[in-house]
Amino acid sequence: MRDAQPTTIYLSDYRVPDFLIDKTELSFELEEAHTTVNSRLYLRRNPEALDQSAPLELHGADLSLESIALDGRELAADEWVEEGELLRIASVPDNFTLHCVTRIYPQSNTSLEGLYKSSGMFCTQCEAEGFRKITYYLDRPDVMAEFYVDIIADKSLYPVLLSNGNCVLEEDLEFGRHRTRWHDPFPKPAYLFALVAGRLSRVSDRFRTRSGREVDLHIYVEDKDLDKCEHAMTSLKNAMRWDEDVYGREYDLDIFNIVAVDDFNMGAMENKSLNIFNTSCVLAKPETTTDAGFQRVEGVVAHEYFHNWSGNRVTCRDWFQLSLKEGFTVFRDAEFSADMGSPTVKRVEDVTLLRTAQFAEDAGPMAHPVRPDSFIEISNFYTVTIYEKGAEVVRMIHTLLGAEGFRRGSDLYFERHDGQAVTCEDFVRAMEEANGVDLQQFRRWYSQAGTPRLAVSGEYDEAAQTYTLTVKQSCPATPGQAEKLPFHIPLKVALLGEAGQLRLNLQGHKADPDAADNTERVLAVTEDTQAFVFTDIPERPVPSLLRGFSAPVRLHFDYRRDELLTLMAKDSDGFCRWDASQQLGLAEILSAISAQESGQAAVVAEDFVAACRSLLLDESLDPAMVALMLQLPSEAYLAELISPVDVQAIYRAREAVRKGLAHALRSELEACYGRCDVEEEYAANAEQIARRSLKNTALAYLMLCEDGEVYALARRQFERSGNMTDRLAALVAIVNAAEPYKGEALQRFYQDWQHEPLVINQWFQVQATCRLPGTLGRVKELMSHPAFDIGNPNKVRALIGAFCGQNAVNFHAEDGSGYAYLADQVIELNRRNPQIASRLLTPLTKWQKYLPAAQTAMKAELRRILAEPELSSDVYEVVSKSLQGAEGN
Ligand code: B3K
Ligand code: ZN
Repeated sequence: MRDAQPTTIYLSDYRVPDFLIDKTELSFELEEAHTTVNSRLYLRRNPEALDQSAPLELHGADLSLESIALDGRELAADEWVEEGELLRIASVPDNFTLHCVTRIYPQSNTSLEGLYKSSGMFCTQCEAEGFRKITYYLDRPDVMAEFYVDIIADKSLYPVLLSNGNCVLEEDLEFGRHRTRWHDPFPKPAYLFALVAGRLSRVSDRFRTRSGREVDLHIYVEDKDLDKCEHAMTSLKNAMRWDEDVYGREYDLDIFNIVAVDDFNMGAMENKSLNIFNTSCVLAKPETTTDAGFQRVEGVVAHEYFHNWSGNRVTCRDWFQLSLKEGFTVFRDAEFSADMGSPTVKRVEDVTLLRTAQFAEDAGPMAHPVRPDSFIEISNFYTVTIYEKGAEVVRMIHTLLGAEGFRRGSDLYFERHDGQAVTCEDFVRAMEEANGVDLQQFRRWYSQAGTPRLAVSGEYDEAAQTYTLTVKQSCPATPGQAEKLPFHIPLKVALLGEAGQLRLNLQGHKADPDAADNTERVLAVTEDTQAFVFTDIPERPVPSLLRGFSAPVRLHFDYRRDELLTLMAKDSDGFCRWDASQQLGLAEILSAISAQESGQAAVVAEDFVAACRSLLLDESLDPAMVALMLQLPSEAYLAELISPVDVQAIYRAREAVRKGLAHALRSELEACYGRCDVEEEYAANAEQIARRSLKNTALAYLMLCEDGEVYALARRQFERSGNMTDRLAALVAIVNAAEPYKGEALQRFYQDWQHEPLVINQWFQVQATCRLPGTLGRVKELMSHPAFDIGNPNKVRALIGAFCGQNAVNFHAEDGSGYAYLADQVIELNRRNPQIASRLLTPLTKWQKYLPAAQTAMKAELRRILAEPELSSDVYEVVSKSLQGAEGN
């Protein structure tokens, strides 16, 4: 294993590097048994280093060293020593070249980190610390070098040879081999290095930047996938234009390549000018890809492209600063997607992810600040906190400064730090200095973990015509942080009166200059308890709070039912409207749980049914919003709100409410389905996506009526749809119903799509997420299906990940079988692919939330994993941290 004795690394131990690398020359000889890497590093002592006589220490992992020479002289065996992941040379001059020849084995690299093979092609993944699996190096992001790369390989097997930057040489060699040479003029850290070699076809296009530079765009895929690149190409061009328009950022090289690979640990990677993508995040066509798939391609293509500035031109000083590039880039891609489609729908989707996965992480054993203080394995810190909460922190800065102020700040940040490796602090300082504001207290968002709670109450004084909002903030303890100081929370509010939003005069404050009509305002919540008094309020208002989800907090306000119904029907803020529907849905589910406990049948309240009915009948509403508002809070979100979590009771209650709604609204649902079921040529635009989303929400409800008529509807949709969104929605409906047709449907689907791995992954996922009993048995059978491959992360996620992470009612089966199954898979994957193993573990780590019997069973499985010999540092960190605080540990 890579790290037999995992050690903790602390941000407070950061030191500048002792050496710098000005130039890196690499030559790769790719062969079938192994690859030989020649590296020539032009090193010099860092004048800023504390110890000017420090030894040279290079990172290296799983390398076999063939030779090492300093300034042309081969080093004797006693002149260097290798200890763990470090190769140390005690005595070196101030300026020198180091020439290393290493042999590596990409063919047997199953970790998918470093250089490896995927479907016959060579590819790399170096972030965060994978470059050290390629050659000895200063594998840290604050060491930036200019790269020259030679790739030599058999020309018939690997006709395409790619690396970063510009291709400066192509030549044929003897014995059917060929060579390309690449030069990247922008100094970069090793984590942005990439190499690809394979038999690939490409789709090409051009983009003219606003200053007139012509950029060649290429998407490299297997020949069979050439018909699935158009959407990614359009998304790339849209992203390039958007970054010019919104941030004034232009692309900086003459070529931009995207390569699609099948075996990839995550979505994609922003290597300079050579982005490598998981096929699932680049390939799309209507027959094989759902609307969500199209949107994911658009978002990920944009995200990786945006990294060219937020990540590559300005990079991170160390990995504790990961959110500097990830949080900012997620914020950028979210704004882009909002501009390309429906802003409110995008916001609701992002908030949903944050309030389920991120809030859960923040409340669990792996909770960490947006800028962590320590880690054992950096791969474990590519988390929803770093990405999604990090993006919320950037969004709050945007809210506080306004669009123009934020742009001033980002301009200063990019100009001041171009070509540098910097910190979150540098980002905040640029925002402050460009705007003359003080964000001192705001910085706590970077250093304090945990989700703040806001308890808000409102009081109307009719005689004084004032309305007072009292806001109390608190933040629960998280590992290593018992006490928290108050955050600076931007709380966006409005007050709803009978005839619309009221004008806001906040006692002691001027009118908000950014608010066009002065009916919305951002309150600066900075103290433990604070009162905001609005004057000249002529009637008792309904407060609309946390508009647009202006801060990543849990907000509580004791709304009356009629107030929630008002917000749901009338609020001008889409997020608040939707959130009111969720609060009403939650109340229904809670009352269904109580009814079940006392042995009664759940009854859905008439006013809630009526509210849902008017949503279904109102054709003026955005169908996507109607679909979102009709969906009850998910089981995952309910598990964040109810404690302790009784998975089975929550599932039964939620189903009972859904069924109640389906029966009460059957005719409206049918009418709505009919209205949305239009025949048209597929387009992945907001309008069509909205319509399909409402249609399929209606279908899912109608299925709960459980009769031949609705089953026929699903069957017809399954058999007739030409697009994957509708076909898959029908399949999900059929598979989750007591429908005799399901075996046939699954078989037909498989037969139709067995040649398309990404579609077969969806087929695995539909079965893995089936709520009916017996699913675990089916999942186990599918693991022996010829289309399953435990070495492919997409398949692991589609089957094992989906069962354990998205099928609570089966994963948490009372006999503990789901937990044992997950532990078995983690143990199996621990050696093969530690990153995937560690990520799969997440559902087991949240044991504290569940009923005592479930806790005991989950902890037993965690202990079984911990007892395994040769645990990877990835799995070790997650298991050991999640058992901390458990009895017997
Ligand atoms: N930066 C990469 C993630 C790398 C993950 C390494 N374990 C993709 C992205 O966020 O754009
Ligand atoms: Zn990223």
